[in-house]
Amino acid sequence: MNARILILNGPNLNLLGQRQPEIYGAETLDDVIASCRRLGDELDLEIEAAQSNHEGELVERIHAARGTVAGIIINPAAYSHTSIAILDALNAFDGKVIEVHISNIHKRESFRHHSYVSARADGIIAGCGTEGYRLALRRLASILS
Ligand code: CA2
Repeated sequence: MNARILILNGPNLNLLGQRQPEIYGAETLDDVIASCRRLGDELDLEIEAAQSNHEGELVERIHAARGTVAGIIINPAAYSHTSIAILDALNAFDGKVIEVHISNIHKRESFRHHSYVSARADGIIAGCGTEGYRLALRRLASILS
């Protein structure tokens, strides 16, 4: 059976491709997920995707992944820099976790330089644009095989 992967996106990422293309690129979130599904077919990974603007919903989605999903690709967006709740939820998840940031958070304002989620992540991709999601999927395919 194909391993299942959850791609989880945090607040405002539903606006991807609609504003600030100079920072976040031209692909919409739907484009990103569709391309990950195509890549998932090649890599024998089954893709689930969710986006929420609410911290508690992201926590619930991570809880629901326990025991059902082999790996999570998460872009917690602004909650990266604030949310111990998301870190705690990921710490209760047994599978692999790759953290993705579309922009290079280390080249931006200092408040973006620290991510709570990084303490749990098995890998971190930042500054590779929306391609970072596909890179994360390839990394998961490699470490889950
Ligand atoms: O670089 C990333 O992926 C971020 O996680 C994106 C977050 C930001 O708070 C993090 O510091 C870095 C912001 C997501 C907002 O997404 C938008 C996309 C298009 C238009 C407006 C916002």
